[in-house]
Amino acid sequence: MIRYDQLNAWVQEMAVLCEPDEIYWCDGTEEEYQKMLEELVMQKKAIPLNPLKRPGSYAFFSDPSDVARVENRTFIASKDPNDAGPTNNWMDPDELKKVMKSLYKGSMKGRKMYVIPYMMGPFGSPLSKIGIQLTDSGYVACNMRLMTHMGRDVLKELETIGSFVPGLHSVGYPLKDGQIDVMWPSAPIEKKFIAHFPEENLIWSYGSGYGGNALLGKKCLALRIATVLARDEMWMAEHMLILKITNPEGKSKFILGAFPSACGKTNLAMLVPTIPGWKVETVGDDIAWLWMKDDGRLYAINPEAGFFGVARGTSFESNSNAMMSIRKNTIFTNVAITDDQDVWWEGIDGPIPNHLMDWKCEDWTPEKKTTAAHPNCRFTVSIKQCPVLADEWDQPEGVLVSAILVGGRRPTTIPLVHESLSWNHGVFMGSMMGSEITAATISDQIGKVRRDPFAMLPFIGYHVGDYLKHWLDMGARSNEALLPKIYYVNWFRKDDGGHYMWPGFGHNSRVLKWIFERCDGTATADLTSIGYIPTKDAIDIRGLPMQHEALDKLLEVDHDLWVEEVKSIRAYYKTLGDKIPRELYDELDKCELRLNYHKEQEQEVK
Ligand code: GTP
Ligand code: SPV
Ligand code: MN
Repeated sequence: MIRYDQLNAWVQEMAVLCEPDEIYWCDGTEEEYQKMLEELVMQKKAIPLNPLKRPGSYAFFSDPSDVARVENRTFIASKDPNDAGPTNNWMDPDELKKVMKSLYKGSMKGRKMYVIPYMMGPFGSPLSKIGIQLTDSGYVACNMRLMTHMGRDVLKELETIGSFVPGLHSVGYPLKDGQIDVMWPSAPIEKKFIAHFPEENLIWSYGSGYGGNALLGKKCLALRIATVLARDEMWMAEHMLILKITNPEGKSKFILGAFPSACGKTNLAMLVPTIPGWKVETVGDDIAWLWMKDDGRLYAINPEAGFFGVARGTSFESNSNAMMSIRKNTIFTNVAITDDQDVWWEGIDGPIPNHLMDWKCEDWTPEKKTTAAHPNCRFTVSIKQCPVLADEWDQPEGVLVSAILVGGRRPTTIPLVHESLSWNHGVFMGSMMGSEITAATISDQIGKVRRDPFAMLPFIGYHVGDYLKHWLDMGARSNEALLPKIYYVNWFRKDDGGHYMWPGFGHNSRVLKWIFERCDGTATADLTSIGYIPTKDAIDIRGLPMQHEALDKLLEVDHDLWVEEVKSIRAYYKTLGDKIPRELYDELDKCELRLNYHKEQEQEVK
């Protein structure tokens, strides 16, 4: 009973601080969800979409200053700055609490405080965690209903699990008596704080209503706080999709993939194979929690229960399963609206409409220079609407992991796929992964690699060096034969003309097939300086308008570029300080030796 007392005491204490007009405990029912949405429509914060085209669906438009995660306002407030490490913003926890308390003081005036009990992970799974989020945003409450297991059942489960992760969220826009609300209340950037107190398992978020800043179960709990718990309890919290792949004989495996934000996790998780007889089904599209069972093997669960996916670029051609998932009962944020009240974004199927309402709620015609939808426009939908949802998606015992993919956008150097030589070598591959900054973002940085270890750079709740050490420690608990192999994939290699050399999307199944068969020991590979590469003909390109020479180029290991790569990785490791594990320097040294040896051999031949 004490837990309920603790919960009530905390809710009361936060209510005294934030001074909401009303406290509302969410029960998680469908009726409640509909009521919350209706209220948002009445308040002119949402527009219902055409029930014939997009039944049960709503569109929201954010303030133009509140459109994505704010990494420079995200803090890891550990007592010792060295625990946050060189890749996180750090603030002293007492100091940060003082600053934030003064912001929270009366911040919910004129608003309702929703109390949201939610569960990350399937009911009954050893890793599942309960979170309680307090928020003054109805939009956030609705999104949490789609993204998590939320409601009364979770409070019951509290008796079994025994603890919860508290999360306080306010959009930071109190209303004075009689003040009319704005469509998307939020606070200016300098008042935004996404704060994590890892020693207390506590999350405080202020000033933003968007995505990972505000839906506290996702990046704050399931990644940043979870990474700290995972380190202490010997499990792993990762920014990974989970897919199930079945071969024509009906044999299935589960594969994980760590790619940075907007680098293709949702797409791969729902892929429609272009090779006959193969099937891919979805377990998760963004986050995986892994643990090792007594058999020495890794198992994974998806802590989430919905998708918060990038809408832009999503079409029946690129990701038909995502398009089918969002046919109904979906929340859209920052998309454009057609004249018949449906959604639209750049890259969706069909011709460009002559007239739209853009994400800023202004008239839009094709002559306009700006995009109609925001580049980070998103859909929120329950995972249950995914037409290729794997039966195992919420089984408490998790799924057995056969292979782990890592990858990002690399126009050069990194081949289409290469396989690790060992667990430690695989961890090395993950530690050095990154994405090339494209012309669309920061123009003076084009071509430069932003390293993003295991796609976790903005999501590790402690020191990156300790995080990489944890990966090595997890491997050391088992033996090589039982651990999944790690594969570095790169769908984004470009030719001299700047065109993608690999068709990607559904064709990525051809690479998955090779990986599947490697796990079974039936696919062939050549040993190179950087790892195992598919032998000629090992990747099935039947039916692709692609020559074998093009595939050779995609799989090429350019030794000169790799010598540069090794230098660049060494320089990167230096920036991370002295906690980078010695084992990773060993892998780097070995890779360099192999590259040099190969060069000498080549010169001898000449
Ligand atoms: P977050 O939700 O931000 O974590 O992103 P994500 O990793 O789930 O990325 P998502 O699948 O939404 O893809 C982002 C972008 O990458 C979209 O614009 C896709 O069209 C593009 N993309 C995905 N897969 C491929 C591919 O195989 N080839 C190419 N060229 N582009 C791809
Ligand atoms: C990401 O940025 O990796 C996302 C979107 O998945 S958000 O939930 O906003 O973090
Ligand atoms: Mn993500």
